[in-house]
Amino acid sequence: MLPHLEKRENGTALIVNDKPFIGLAGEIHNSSASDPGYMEEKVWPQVMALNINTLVAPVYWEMIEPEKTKFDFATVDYLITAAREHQVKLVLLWFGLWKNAGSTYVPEWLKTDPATIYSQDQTGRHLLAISPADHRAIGLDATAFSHLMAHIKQRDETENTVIMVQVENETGLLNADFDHAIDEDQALGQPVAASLAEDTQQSWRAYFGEAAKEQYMAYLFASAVETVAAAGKREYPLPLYVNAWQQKPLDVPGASFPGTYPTGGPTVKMVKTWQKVAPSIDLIAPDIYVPNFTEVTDAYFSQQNALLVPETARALPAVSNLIYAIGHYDLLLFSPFGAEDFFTTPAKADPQMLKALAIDPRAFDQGGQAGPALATAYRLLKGLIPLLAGNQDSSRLHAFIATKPADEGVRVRLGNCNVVVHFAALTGEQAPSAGFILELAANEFLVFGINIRIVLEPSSATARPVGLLKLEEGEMVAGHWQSGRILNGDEQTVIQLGQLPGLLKFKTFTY
Ligand code: N0T
Repeated sequence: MLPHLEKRENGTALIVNDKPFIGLAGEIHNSSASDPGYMEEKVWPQVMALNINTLVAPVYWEMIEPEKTKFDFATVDYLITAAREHQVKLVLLWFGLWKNAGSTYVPEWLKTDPATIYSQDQTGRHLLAISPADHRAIGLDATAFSHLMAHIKQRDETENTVIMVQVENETGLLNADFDHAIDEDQALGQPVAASLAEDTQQSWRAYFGEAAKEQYMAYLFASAVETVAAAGKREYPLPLYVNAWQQKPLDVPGASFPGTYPTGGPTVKMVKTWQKVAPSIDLIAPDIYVPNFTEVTDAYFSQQNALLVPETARALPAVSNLIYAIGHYDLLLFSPFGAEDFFTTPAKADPQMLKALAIDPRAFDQGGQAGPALATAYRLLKGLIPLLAGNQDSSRLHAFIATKPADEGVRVRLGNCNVVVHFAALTGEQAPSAGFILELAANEFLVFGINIRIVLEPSSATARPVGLLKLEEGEMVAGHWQSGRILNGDEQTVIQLGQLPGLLKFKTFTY
């Protein structure tokens, strides 16, 4: 069976080669996949050291269709072959009409075609972004994308190295809150699209009020993406998703209004519109560079019962966020951006980005520990996938994360006792405390986490004391626990996971 999504009661599973799968991934820099030599030398050794099971890599329209209707899939074929050699899966990103709210990856022949319609800001100045009302350009993108999907099918249908495809990249319009290539009064005065509101003759303005411009832009971008996605899906029906550049959280200083983030893109507020207008898109995914990670993931999960994080900052907090998200949601894929730089450049968030988001760099700048921490997390999580994938909603799994420095911990009720999880990150320079506990059998547990300390407590004031029957280091290999040190004596006084993610198994008893 092709990779596909399976709806569950409390989530969604991604089925790959007939088994639930979680993408422990990394996304490479934008230009890396244009050169196989560069990939061999600079990218693969670095990303494989992270213990990824999935690589997220772009496909560029300008490279696959350098001349109109003349296709060249060499870069795609290279990625598929190299991924197989490295025994990882691939998620491909279609850098087509829009990439970060711009049209930079559009082939020359279309960029320079006088018939191409560029978006305009309020003063009528052209933006380097093709208008989502340019139906001819959208049709050409759909044709190119359908060729790509047909090619992937021909190369990969029997192996399923490619498991998902992202359609465009961070769509929406920047530096304008409406595309003035379109007559605003005429557009917003017409009845709202039937796909968004049936049985109404109300205009966009009357129906959406203040939000009319953004809703209209979302409708245009989602319609365009639907045309492209549907054309690709007809050739090869892999799961398709879109990613979203987030609106800056309102409690950080500096304005956040449509156009300071790509307006019309699938942000939290526009998810419903995108779902209605773009049914060929299976998932809507947040790129999370903002500090309120769990707020964003909650907002996406609650609206679609599924979550993937295709981009996030290359910094220590990402590791804590991964651990929490994998224990709390049916997480399908997690993929920090700039994966080939985890070990080469100290993990710091991009200063430009922090400036644009008006975030204090100290909140992100976590030194160079992010590489080893992510690599350790991925190594240990790989073995846990058979236990976790598709089961993350289960009542046997308890996840926690410190979301503010003042968070001290949580208390979890487990079998015959209570467990007090102390959040033990000592300074803001360390990864925020996070973890999850998985109940394996009666009074037998796995704990996976970073910067936490666990204390057992009797289940009530009158209950018998509770102790550790056994505490082991180790890992899951092919579905079986492989024990390392047995911790007793001095090493057993606390259950503790430090600055690198760790996995422990413990058994409790009352005496
Ligand atoms: C991301 C990445 C890549 C002014 C940025 C993040 C990737 C794209 N965009 O390194 O370009 O292809 O999807 C946007 C983050 C918003 C912060 C404001 C920046």
